[in-house]
Amino acid sequence: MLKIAIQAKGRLNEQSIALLKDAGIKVDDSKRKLISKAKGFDLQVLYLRDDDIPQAVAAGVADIGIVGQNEVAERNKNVKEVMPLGFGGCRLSLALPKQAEYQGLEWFSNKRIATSYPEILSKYLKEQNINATICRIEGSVEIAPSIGMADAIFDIVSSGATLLSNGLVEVETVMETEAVLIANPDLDADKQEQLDELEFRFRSITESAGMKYVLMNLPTEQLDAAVRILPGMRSPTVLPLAQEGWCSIHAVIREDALWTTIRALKGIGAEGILVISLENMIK
Ligand code: PRT
Ligand code: ZN
Repeated sequence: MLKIAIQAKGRLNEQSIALLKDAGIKVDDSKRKLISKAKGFDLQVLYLRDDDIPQAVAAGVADIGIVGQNEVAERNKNVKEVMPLGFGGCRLSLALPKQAEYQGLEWFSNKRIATSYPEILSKYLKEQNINATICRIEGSVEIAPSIGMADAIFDIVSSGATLLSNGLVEVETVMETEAVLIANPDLDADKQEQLDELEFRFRSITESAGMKYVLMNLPTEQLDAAVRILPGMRSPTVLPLAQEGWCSIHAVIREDALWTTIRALKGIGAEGILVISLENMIK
């Protein structure tokens, strides 16, 4: 039976469970569970701290896992990154007190930088030829400069609100990260087959994210104009309507282009436009 490690609680927990659910796999979401058996797939779920997931997968305690790329990079264990999962997006950045005069990376020479990601930071500083002291702390990194523990911080930034409320400014982005599916590199054939099936399902889910399915009626004479507006997966599906001179068009549109596309389609006479959420897109 394949074993997957997911975060027990925290930012990736709910979305990991939701992704499995969309893939037809029901997982216990009780926050007190350590281990459970999924329904709908031969899968055992281990609920761990995210810091421990790369190690658990490398050691074969779990076969696969869902964790941030930042943890994978920091722990530097022998695991394979199978695919990005499209959630948990953030970045690891260097930030300093807003009153500091920052002109470039040289600023960090001989400074103290507080972080929970010493491995990623020391690799970066080495590459950039900067000699600084890394102060490893586990939580509340953002308060380190104000209590005199460090001159700067290296931490996860998402909206930037935490930096702002602590009087810090982001000066360098070192790494963009999101949740990834990782795997032990030496899975046996049965487990590899199960992983391939999971990857297939996850890809069809992540690829449909941000896409909409659109149906509309259109005067047939405007078909060429509509095809130019609608890029679709290949080209839109066109069906004749009972009413002479009209047809129905179906297409997949990127959500970010939805409203400009609809405006353009209305401009060439489209009517009865329906927009439907896509659950899966199997290529
Ligand atoms: O208990 P456990 O060890 O499992 O969890 P944890 O507390 O170590 O991690 P958790 O749950 O906070 O985050 C899990 C993963 O989510 C991280 O490893 C990242 O890959 C991802 N992620 C995405 C984030 C954020 N966004 C995020 N905003 N992780 C942390 N933050 C924190 C950040 O540390 C900072 O304090 O949010 C704050 C910044 O947010 P903004 O929006 O104010 O910039
Ligand atoms: Zn953690």
